[in-house]
Amino acid sequence: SDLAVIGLGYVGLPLAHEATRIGLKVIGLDVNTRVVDGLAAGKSHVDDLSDRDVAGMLAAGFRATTDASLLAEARTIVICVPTPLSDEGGPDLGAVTSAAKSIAAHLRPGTLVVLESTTYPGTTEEVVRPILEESGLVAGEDFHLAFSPERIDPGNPSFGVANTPKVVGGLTERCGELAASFYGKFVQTVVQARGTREAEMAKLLENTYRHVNIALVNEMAIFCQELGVDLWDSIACASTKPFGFQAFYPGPGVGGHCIPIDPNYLSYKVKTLGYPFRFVELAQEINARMPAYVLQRAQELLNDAGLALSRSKVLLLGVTYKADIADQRESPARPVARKLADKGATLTYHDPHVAEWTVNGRSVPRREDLVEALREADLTILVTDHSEYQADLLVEHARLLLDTRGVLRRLPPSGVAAQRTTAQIE
Ligand code: SAJ
Repeated sequence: SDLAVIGLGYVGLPLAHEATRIGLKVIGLDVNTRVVDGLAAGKSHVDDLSDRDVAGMLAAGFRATTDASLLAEARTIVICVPTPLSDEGGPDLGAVTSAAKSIAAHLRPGTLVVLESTTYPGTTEEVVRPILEESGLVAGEDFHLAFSPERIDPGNPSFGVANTPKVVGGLTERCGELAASFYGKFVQTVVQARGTREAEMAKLLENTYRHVNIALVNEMAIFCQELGVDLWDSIACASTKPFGFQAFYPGPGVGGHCIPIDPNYLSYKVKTLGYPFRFVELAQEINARMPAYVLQRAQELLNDAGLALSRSKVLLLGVTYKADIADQRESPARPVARKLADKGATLTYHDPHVAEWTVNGRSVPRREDLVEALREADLTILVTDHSEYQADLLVEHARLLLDTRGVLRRLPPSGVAAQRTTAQIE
């Protein structure tokens, strides 16, 4: 086969799909038999791919398997396994090392191996390379080795594998060129980094940059409330600067399996070298403080209306980590709900993507009818701005609304927002 993809999740499967689409012979390897059987049955378990996409892959010869011996046939092998946060605060490289061991057992001369999993700089050369060389083959000579960060943005309708520029960094110049020409077959723009460490660092820089800048506006949101400044408006104004400013928006916290996680890999690594990484520590602290701020704003809103949180019905809108996807990892909704429940609020939730939801081990009643739920709640807190939660609908039916995502900010200034007791997390 032209390509073997190890790890068929939200990174590996779209990669396999794109390579298959342009005619490459692709094998998918995963340890999870449910994943493999589901794919064999033409079912997609990834938001960004439909069952039709998977059927198309199968028709074009894609095969999913748990049998690592098939790696022996692959000219290129790409590792797309998860690197969750370990207890020590760095990446848990268990899946990466076991994938590398599987490869080493079947590695043939001339094969290109690429690591895509997000990790600290040095992993490709200090961790993966030695395991692969247990095969007796020498990296950079008998086989080729590179790192190429994944840039999948789950649920993003405009950017996919083919049109998101791909950074590649080779162990040697030759490795880099081979990796660049491999990806160049199905990715429009390929960028060569100086080496594997630069490519590993590029990914962490991208996501730490996001993490820190979200924390910046989150911290500003808290004092803007006191200053009487509509921060959302200031962000819209600052966004008119055509160069050098990128808008980030305050929210109830930072979720997902990348932005709150990836910067830890960097601070973990540099800490072992004796360096603090204060930007990340500060960003983590500020972002983690946002659920408490949401609670404070909720209490203020209810008190202004003469209600006590402990005797109020609070509706949470949207419990996933970002709009219009089903993923709940690190979603701030749960810390927000925990704090409200601890204060005695009666919680219900609405989320078209989440069929059941538990907080502090107790199931939170799910509301089906949005308008009815809005009308019955003493306070509605919009935590995740799913497309269904249109501003005019919220303003018309919600009795009290705490909009933590600035959905109402998208109303024209003359919008109905002015007519109702609404409050933003500024
Ligand atoms: N968030 C804010 N304010 C913002 C932007 C995001 O509060 O201005 C929150 C979101 O609500 C969410 C979290 O931060 O809870 C992460 O948001 P995200 O848009 O970064 O979502 P991810 O983690 O799914 O995707 C990111 C990718 N996002 C974009 O580039 C838009 C990208 O950084 C990576 O491709 C991906 O993580 C990854 O795999 O690293």
